[in-house]
Amino acid sequence: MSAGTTDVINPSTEQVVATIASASAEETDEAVALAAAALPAWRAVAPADRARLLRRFAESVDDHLEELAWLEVANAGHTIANARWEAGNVRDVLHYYSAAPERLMGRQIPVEGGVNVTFKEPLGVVGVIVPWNFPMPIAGWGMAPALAAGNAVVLKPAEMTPLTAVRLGELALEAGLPEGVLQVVTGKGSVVGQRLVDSPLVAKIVFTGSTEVGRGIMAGCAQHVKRVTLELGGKNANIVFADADLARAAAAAPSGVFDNAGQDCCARSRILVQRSVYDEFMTLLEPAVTRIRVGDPGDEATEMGPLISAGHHRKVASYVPDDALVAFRGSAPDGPGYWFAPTVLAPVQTSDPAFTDEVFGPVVTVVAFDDEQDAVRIANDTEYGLSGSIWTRDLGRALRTARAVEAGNLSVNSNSSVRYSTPFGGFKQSGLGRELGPDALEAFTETKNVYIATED
Ligand code: TAP
Repeated sequence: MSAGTTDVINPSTEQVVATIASASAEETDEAVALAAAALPAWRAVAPADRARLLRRFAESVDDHLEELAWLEVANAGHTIANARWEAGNVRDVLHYYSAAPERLMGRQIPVEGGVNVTFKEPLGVVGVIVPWNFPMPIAGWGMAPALAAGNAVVLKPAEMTPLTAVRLGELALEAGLPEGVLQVVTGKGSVVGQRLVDSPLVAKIVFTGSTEVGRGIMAGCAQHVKRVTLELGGKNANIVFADADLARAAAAAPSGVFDNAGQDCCARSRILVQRSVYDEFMTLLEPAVTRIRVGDPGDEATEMGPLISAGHHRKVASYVPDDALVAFRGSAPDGPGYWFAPTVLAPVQTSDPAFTDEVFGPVVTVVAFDDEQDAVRIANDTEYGLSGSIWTRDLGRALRTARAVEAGNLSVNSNSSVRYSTPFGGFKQSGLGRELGPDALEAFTETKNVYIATED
């Protein structure tokens, strides 16, 4: 029996854009059973044919790129430029992993008395639980390598942002993926997501979202020793040394934290500036922040859209109380929509919740540091460890700092964290396991060792 329906809200207008089914635990079980039934035939598809199906799926996403992008503008308030990139990322990730079925190679290991070979076996049914901040890319990062390795996928989008996932599921079927191999089940995390975690027929959970829910998922997976990949929060440091190209570092800092309205686990929400250039950096940062265009995400010139929901707006606003030390602020539209102006808090104490918590909104904190050691100490003084940036012209310092910061994805003289061909994931409480790049396939296969005696 269905658990009812959910209204999907456009966060720029507060209008209902669609009403979507909320699946029940029983319906989730049915999807898992269908996936399990589809598995034997899917893993038996010849590698070149599985590769061809994934390429067709990628091409179908490309053919529908505009449609998908505009759905995301309406559902998540993403700027149209970002939404196009996100749909393109799904296409690229599918293309990248379409090369995998024919390259999923084991090893032949010399042994006495016979031949020893290893196989990369699929895990089975994989549950992919997706958050609302990047509905398309995060769906793609889970489903593409899972399918390439011969698994069946049940994908649960966030309740607030299901529209692109539902469309991707339709495109997969149109591209020829067999029924049951990729299913999109919409509904609540506490119902559909929890059922995927609890179901003994699901071999692995890929979860992206809050650290708090991630902890519960890890504990739930332990009941069945279920495999789990977690991509959780971040409180990432953007470290600017005195010898950096300050103009470049300051010009890049706003998009490093305010992109997607700061709703990004890789947002550089702690800017650490060497004390000797702190004032100069702030002078350069101010115009870069105040000129950000916040508004209608469908306008090609817009750089930042709204927050996802009224509830999330309340959470973000709680980090900027009336007595907050606001150094400067951008602007945001009035009227309907969950708008929040880009906000720079400085100077803050390193104990300020805006400095320690994942705000997940367009709020950045700035603090000064004395030297390299001090910068690394402040950067690492967090339970998180997802990403970070280092701005310096000294290559030795760049590498020393990159090695010393406890995070999975560091960038030097750049704030870019994500490339589909390189591994992505967190240290400490930012997660477990790696997505993307060559590493992800390991997370969707088990190594099987087979020994064949050849002696009489
Ligand atoms: P979460 O509650 O963690 O939601 C993420 C996903 O998990 C959603 O699909 C959610 O479904 C599902 N879920 C929730 N409870 C579940 C359960 N018990 N079992 C299985 N799945 C479950 O995140 P949120 O509430 O949307 O956001 C809260 C905070 O998390 C944000 O403010 C931000 O700090 C952080 N966050 C981080 C990230 C990344 S990328 N690290 C992404 C989103 C949010 P429903 O949405 O349908 O409930």
